[in-house]
Amino acid sequence: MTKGMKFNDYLAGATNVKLAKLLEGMADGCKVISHMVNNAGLLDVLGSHDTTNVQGEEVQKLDDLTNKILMDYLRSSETCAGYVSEENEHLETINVNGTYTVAADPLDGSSNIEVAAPIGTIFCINERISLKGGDVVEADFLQKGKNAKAAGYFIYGSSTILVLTVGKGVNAFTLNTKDNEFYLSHPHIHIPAKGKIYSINQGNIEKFDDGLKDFLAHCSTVDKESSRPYSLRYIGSMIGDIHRNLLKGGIFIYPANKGETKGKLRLLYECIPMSFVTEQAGGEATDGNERILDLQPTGFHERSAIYIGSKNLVEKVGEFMRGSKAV
Ligand code: P6P
Repeated sequence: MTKGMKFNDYLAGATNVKLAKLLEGMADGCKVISHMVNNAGLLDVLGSHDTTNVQGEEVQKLDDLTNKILMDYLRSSETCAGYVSEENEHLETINVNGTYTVAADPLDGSSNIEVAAPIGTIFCINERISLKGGDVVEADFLQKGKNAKAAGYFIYGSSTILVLTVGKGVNAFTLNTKDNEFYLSHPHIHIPAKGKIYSINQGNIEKFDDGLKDFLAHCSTVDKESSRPYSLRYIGSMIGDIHRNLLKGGIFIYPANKGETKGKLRLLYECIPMSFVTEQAGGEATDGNERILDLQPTGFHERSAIYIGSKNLVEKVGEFMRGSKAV
């Protein structure tokens, strides 16, 4: 694999033709989404529908549009059996003869659309358990992350980048706006083992466990030998915060807290795919106690706490959290 390689040539070399076809469909759909996001202010797609999704969150016009686009392109790939998304309360059968299921957040961070902050499409691909020829069932989606076949995200930022793992490391492909094709720009991504950036909504600190408060104090303590204080960076868009940390090192934390007892982010189509990518890049991801990829999902929209990023920081926050439990 050489830098500059076309994504379609990367797919052409894949041994799993059906998975390659699915990924091609996703990439084609996200090219359309990228164009829409980059021109949002001119296309009358900003703002909300005055409706709320299953999460009780206001549905942005673009949330709805991107969800529909993704489903259309997955349908045309003919290899997608079913689809679960943040925007759909229930599962959708896409093609009864399909092999794979897709769990997606069609547009993560959508509240940032108005301010042109990085947003993105997150996806996790599993092989269906139910028999081909029939509708998909819950069990086709409620699988542990360690069994996923592929995962990744499309980040719509200063450039549009597909970050992908099929379980053999992480590669990233940047969209060339001239020919509207993805090209390999970041082969074999490895997250720096020692991060110096922490990413959390510090405004909620009074709702956090004491151990987490102690970790945050540790991050902001002056100690030249260990390169502290670390830098606090928080975009308010998970995909933007995690992507930065993947390349530069760091930890992103959305904890369970007094106001959100299971955290805020969804296990199936946010935490698991981002954890699969991060682990494949040499990082770690837990819910504060367990490895995210070992968790058994019990519902499409269940939430989970997440501590994800460079090994040194995920392990350090775990020490502080266990320490507080020991008290
Ligand atoms: P808070 C965006 O709405 C999102 O789902 C994630 O992308 C982001 O990390 C998080 O919520 C931000 O939540 O509570 O800090 O505004």
